[in-house]
Formats: sequence, C-alpha cells, structure tokens
Amino acid sequence: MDNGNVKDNGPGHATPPLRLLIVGQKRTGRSSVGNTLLGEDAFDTWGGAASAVAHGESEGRQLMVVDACGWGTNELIPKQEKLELFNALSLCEPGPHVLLLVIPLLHFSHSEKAVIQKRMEILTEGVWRHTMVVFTLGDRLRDCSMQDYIQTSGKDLQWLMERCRYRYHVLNNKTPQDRQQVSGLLDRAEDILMENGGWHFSLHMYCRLEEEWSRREREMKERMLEMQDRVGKNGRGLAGVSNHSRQGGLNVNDNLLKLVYHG
Ligand SMILES: Nc1nc2c(ncn2[C@@H]2O[C@H](COP(=O)(O)OP(=O)(O)O)[C@@H](O)[C@H]2O)c(=O)[nH]1
Ligand SMILES: [Mg+2]
Repeated sequence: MDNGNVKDNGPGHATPPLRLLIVGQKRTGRSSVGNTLLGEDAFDTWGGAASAVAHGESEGRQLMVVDACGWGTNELIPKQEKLELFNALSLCEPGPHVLLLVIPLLHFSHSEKAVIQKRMEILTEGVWRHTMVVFTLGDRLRDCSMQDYIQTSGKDLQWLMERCRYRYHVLNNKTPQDRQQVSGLLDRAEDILMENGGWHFSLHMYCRLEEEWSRREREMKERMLEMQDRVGKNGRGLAGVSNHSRQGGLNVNDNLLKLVYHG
C-alpha cells in the first residue's frame, strides 16, 4: 500500500508533510500563495515559468508546496503545457493531498471557466474531490462579503463553486504576516484530506477508475441491447430496464470509489 498518505503513526513517528499543488492561470498569484503559506519567499513572483517545489513548516504543519507552471488562455491546450502539468504532478509524488486552484478576486469570465475546465479534464473528474479554490487579491474584498461576491458573480463562478463543493478560502498575499488566514486555509485543506479518507490524488488511479467505469458502462449497454432484442421491438418494458440499469450504473460507480478509497 502507498505510504504517502497522511496518517497518525503514533508518538515518535513524524507525520509526513501535507502536499499541496498550486494550479491556475498565469499571473493570478500562485507563487504568492505558496510564499504566504510557507511564510517566506520560496517562489519567484516575477513570472518564473517552470514548476517549482519548496518545503517548510507553517503553523505547526510540515508542508510540501508545488507551484505549478501557469496555465495559458487558450482553450486548446498546447502539448508543452500538458507536459508541464504532468511534471508538476510528478514533483509531489506519490500525489498531492490537495490541489489549490488559484482564482483572483476579479470578474470570473466564461473564457476563464473554459480554460479551467479543459485543464481539469486532463486530470480526470476525480481531481475535483481533492480541489479547493484559493481566491487571491483578498485585499479587494473590502466591505463585500464572499457570499455576496459569489452570488453576484454569475453562473460561471457558480459552476466552479459547485465543482469544488463550495470549498474555498480567501488570501491577501499583501499581508503574509496575517497567519490566521494561513491556518484557516490549512485547516480547510486537512478537512478535504479527511473527507478523502487520507488519500492523495493519483492521476494513474483515477484514469484506471474511469477506464473501468467506461468498460462496465459498455457492458451494461450491451446487456441492455440484448434485453431489448428479447423484449421485442415494440419497446414495452424497455423504460423500466433502462431506469433500472441507470440506477445500477450509479451503484457501480459508488462501488468503484469504495474500492479505490478502501482497497
Ligand atoms: N494586491 C494583491 N496583489 C497580489 C496578491 N497576490 C498576488 N499579487 C500580485 O500579483 C502579481 C502576480 O503574482 P504571482 O504570485 O507572481 O502570480 P503567478 O504568476 O500566478 O505566480 C504580483 O505582482 C503579486 O504581487 C494579493 O493577494 N493582493
Ligand atoms: Mg509564479
């Protein structure tokens, strides 16, 4: 079994670091988030291109932070960008516990949604279970509450919030000395880890899961067609078969997830 998961090994055993992968578009404040979390200038904020890793202790936790290469603005993802994303993942092997998706507190447009959606698709549907949004430019919030911001920002941000199950945190990187904002974020990250049974994100595992899911779905469709043949061409009873199978499909999915999380 993978020993890269955070577990309490009892007294005398050091807890492995919480592995955080920071992703998002260029110039959104990703490196600044890494620096605020670690409480030091670990990452360049002048626009360095390559992914980088830094270790440190922050608010009583051991952290491993990977600042992934920034995403471009094209919906069509250049090959180099995909490779960079895989490289960033490999820097936090066996996998990040939590992905921090950085979004500046500005207008969240439809094209930003599309950019994020395409990149996250590379990482499979399962990646959303391990993702929280980190809003930067927290200093812009002023008198507006986050709830108001989310409610008035339109359906694209709503989509993102739903994908992340409303798991978000606001950071003001201009006040890195405010450690409460950091401990709040780390608490949230640890909650996500707990929700996932202590398991980190593994692209390999989720790809296998999706393959297995498609295989079972294919088999189910074949069985349905066979049944349809048997029932006859008038379609009588078919609606019942289809509903039943759809329900069965969800159960298969749930069982696969159980398999992944509990072995
Ligand atoms: N006012 C303000 N500026 C920020 C904040 N976070 C980042 N910035 C600025 O945004 C710019 C881009 O930040 P950087 O961390 O390099 O972004 P990256 O390209 O995504 O890594 C820099 O000039 C930062 O100082 C924030 O919370 N508030
Ligand atoms: Mg940067």
